[in-house]
Amino acid sequence: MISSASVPAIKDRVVDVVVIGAGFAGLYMLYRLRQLGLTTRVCEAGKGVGGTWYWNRYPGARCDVESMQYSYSFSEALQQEWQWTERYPKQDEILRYINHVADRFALRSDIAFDTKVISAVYNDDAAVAASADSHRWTVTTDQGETFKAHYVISAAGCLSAARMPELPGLENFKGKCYHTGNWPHTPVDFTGQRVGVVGTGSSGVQTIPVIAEQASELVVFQRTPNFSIPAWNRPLKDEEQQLWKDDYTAHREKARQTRSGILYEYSTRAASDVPDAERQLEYERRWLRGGANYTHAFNDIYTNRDSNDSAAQFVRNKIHATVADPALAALLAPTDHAIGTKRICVDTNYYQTYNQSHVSLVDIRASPIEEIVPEGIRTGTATYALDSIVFATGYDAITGALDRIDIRGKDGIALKDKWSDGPRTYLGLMTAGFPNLFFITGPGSPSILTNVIVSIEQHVNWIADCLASMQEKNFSTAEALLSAENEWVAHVNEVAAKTLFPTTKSWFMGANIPGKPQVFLPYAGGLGNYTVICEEIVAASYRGFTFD
Ligand code: N01
Repeated sequence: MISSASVPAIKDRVVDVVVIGAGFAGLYMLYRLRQLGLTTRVCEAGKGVGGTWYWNRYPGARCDVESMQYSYSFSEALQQEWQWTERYPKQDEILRYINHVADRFALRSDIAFDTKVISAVYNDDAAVAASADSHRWTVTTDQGETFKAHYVISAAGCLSAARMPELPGLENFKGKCYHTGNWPHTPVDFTGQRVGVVGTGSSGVQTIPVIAEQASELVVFQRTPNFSIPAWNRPLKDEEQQLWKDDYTAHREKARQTRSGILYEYSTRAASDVPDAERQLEYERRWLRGGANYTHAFNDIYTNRDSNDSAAQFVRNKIHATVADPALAALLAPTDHAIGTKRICVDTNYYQTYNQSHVSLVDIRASPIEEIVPEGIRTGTATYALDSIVFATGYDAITGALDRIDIRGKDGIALKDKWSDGPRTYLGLMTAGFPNLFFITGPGSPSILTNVIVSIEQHVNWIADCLASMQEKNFSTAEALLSAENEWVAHVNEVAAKTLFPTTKSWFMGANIPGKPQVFLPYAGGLGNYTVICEEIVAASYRGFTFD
């Protein structure tokens, strides 16, 4: 049952933990905290659970990790009982799943819905040193509630701060505007409308073919073309599902050891060692299999420019073979970045959509949008009359949700100020000067380069084990050491520099947000390696952390 009922707000409540967000991360964190006997309040901005999958209801929204892998592994009963229907899960199916989890484990009673955390302040000044508030966080919500918490755990998500571009005249548009990341809860019917879609990342690539089915005219405003691989989505057969379930534990364990937390076919061969004819066969085989598995065709695609270009050229050839108009195909074929260095898209009929006579593409790199006018969008060369505009313009990724909260650590230092030249963390889990503040899939962790649910489970388990160890040893504060943080940040940068990622202006680099420092935000060393590092640090008595 999908329910949005929230518990009554209680003022000035003392709790052990405040968790920010009730998506996949927040729910599993709550589950683990209850096992530790810690009182917890989860604050969730939405009216229901689900995070990304609660907000992203745009037509065509679907996960590009396969259903059998995009789910929790922590409960054998849960993973056995849930039945997926398609190879890639649709947004509403994932939302049903996460609601099922919330009900099955009776999680809702500790969640305050419709509640945004607006500030979290660590109390360490002399005035409160002797009081019960000492070394506690004061967390304030937009409902006027205040919590006194020992720990604050951010489960606020990497792609939750939706971003509208700053375009003059937006407020004057006479039609309707939508952002894919903040979609209305009642279905939008574009039948017979002239619709403009701005943005051709994963969200745009998914929604464009579906909106094209309804709209009388669809105009896509493209700044940068993206590489997209067909999903070949299909119904999931019961036998196929049962095969996974028969061996679920082993599959999950194997996935955790991979670089992306997904059971792709990771090649051990370098494209640079393989004759071109053989490479083409391998690319074709993977193209026909579908999905992001494509970029693992050879093990040097993310590190060797020539190898990358051979994989990219194969996709460009496919685009030219699919799109009838050669000039349009050329516009859709990316040439400005290495394949995979912007998050690869996975689509259903994306390139084919441009063969329809009512669909057109506007190259806003050549002729940028100058303003939104009451009747539509005006570029440097033309005005496009529209009834609706869909902004598929992405997110202030990884740090955006945290930036929107006033977080202050020791000596009143604001997290925003500490991170003004880019986020600095130890393992993506903590940042020095902010005791007892943990991040799930924080900057400097593998997070969005992986199957994020696998990364979430790894982080949540690490944090819960750390809190359990603190309980056992009677410690009340945990903090990352600045020296450990500096070493980790250097390591994150060093690993990224060995890849092609920093060669591209992407949201991985913070490049989509004007003024945002450009640093590689996630950890590119792979989830398997990262997990080993985290475990070694625990085995070495939490090297790089200090406890009190
Ligand atoms: O956002 P994006 P997204 N004027 O930032 C363009 C995950 N996800 O929501 O590249 C004009 O990728 C921008 O152009 P450019 C996934 O991790 C997963 O699509 O900056 N255009 C770009 O084309 C994904 O990577 C799934 O030049 C502007 C687009 O808008 C991440 O979310 C589905 C502009 C933004 O693309 C984000 O994807 C959906 C402006 N002012 C999302 N500003 C699945 O699992 C931006 N753009 C399948």
